[in-house]
Amino acid sequence: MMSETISGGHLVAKALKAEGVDVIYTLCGGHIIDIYDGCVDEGIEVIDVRHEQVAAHAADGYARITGKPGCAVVTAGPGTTDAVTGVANAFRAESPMLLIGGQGALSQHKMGSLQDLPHVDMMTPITKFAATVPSTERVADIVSMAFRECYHGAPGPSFLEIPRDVLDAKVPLEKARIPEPGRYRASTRQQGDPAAIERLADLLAHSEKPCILLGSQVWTCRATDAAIDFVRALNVPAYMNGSGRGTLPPGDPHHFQLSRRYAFTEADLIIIVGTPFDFRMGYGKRLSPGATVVQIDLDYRTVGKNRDIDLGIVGDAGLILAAAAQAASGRVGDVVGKRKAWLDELRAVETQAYEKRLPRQHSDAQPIDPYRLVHEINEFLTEDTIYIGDGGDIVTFSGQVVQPKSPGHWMDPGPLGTLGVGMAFAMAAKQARRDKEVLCLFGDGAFSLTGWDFETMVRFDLPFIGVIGNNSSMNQIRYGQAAKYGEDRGRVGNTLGDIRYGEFAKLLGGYGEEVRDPADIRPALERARESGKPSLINVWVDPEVYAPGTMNQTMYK
Ligand SMILES: Cc1ncc(C[n+]2csc(CCOP(=O)(O)OP(=O)(O)O)c2C)c(N)n1
Ligand SMILES: [Mg+2]
Repeated sequence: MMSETISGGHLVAKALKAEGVDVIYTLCGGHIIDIYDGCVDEGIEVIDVRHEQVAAHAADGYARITGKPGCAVVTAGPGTTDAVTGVANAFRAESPMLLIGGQGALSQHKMGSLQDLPHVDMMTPITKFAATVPSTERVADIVSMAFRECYHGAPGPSFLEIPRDVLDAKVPLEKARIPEPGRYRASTRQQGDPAAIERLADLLAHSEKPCILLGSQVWTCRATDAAIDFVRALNVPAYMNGSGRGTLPPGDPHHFQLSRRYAFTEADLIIIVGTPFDFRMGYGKRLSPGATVVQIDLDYRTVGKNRDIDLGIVGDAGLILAAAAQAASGRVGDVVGKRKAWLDELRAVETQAYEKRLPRQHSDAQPIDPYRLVHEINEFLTEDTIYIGDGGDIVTFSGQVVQPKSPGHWMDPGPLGTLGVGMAFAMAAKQARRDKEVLCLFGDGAFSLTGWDFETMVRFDLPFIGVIGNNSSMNQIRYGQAAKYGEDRGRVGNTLGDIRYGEFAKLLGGYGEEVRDPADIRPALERARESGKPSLINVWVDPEVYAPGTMNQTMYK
């Protein structure tokens, strides 16, 4: 009797299914078609995009939205090199995704086959794991190994290349190792050292002016509830960054944003959760030298990096915050009373900063003040709108003003600062959460990097509200050039055409509008919402004004 056989591509699909992956993002190539055939059998959706960078960013976005790893499948050579940026972005953003690249057949190894490149060497520095699949029998085994590696410490991407003959060959089913769902990797939730948690509880009991920064890992660990319980029970003002934004809703008594620098200067206890001391944190230099600093992170290598700390705890943000709140509960006394003056002080700083900016947010100026645009967007967001920022200066404005109304509803590239993530994140967010509204704010420069994938949004019926803050420039860079070389030499390499992106949207089958009057922003956004189509509202903003963050050039300090 003939035994049943299975091909490499079908084994890939089985391993993806075992991991709960229900969609792959891809751009086709002869090296990878057997994976598609496997996906058909396993019921995995195949979303084919227009550029591999988008496929990789979409896999990153899918991971962020769903809590499952994302997967992109690209062909050998240029397919894989095109995806490098997406993998790199996921690497810096600690996003678990698997990129599978094609490769020439092993039988033609080093012979100069079509699109042969040293993919594994190229990917090794920007992944947690990169390998060649050596035999068809091992395909599913190595795919599940790659997923396991994504979750070691803080999560991140893995890469596999599968030679064409390995992918296409059929092997007897009983010879293939196929790890079973739920049985090939451990829980990712790691409790912190109990002695360190006791110390944190003591610090909390004695602090008069504590504050906490809830970083991206709060969302990665799905620690929202634990974080909220922590700040409420211990009456600690909270700041949020990256994917941690939205952990507390705006208006919550413990939600703070604009007083962060003040808090970091005045606090006696600063708890940093799930975000590194990188450039976004001034490498830790902006924390008061007199404060007690506690750092909690999934990655042992992040804790204490760039700045000395008083207490480091490695593990899952949710388990650690819950344990610390529990341990502190008996010893903090009247924390609400004790810290009232501190919270009031911060609220006053917050209110002052907000009121100072308000006239700009309400500005009727034409061309439109970017503050007005981001203000209108902030007012327009609902609890079910996932907000994505993809651009330079315009997104810097939005970082100050736009506040997501729910946890997990904020997406930015992360510390790689990659322009071009927006369309891919919108694609992944809408595909994974059809029940959500997706709004992406693009700079015109950022949009033009990956904007053709608007067509993919149309083809897959993925409605979203795209807003372009159009200043016909790469303005964030232009500012630095003009400041350094003078206005007359400041216009080199940063000028874009006056493109009517609303028309572009219509050309590709979506909804589009041009907006020049600030009073038209809101109605245009509403019409985009009602259109039920992928949309682009092209808002012409003033190219002569810049966000404070751009003018301070904080990203380089
Ligand atoms: C892939 C990539 N290339 C280049 C840059 C450098 N960069 C940072 S901001 C910026 C300008 C972006 O222009 P736009 O999206 O129009 O936003 P604006 O600053 O004009 O608001 C550039 C080119 C980058 N961050 N990412
Ligand atoms: Mg621009």
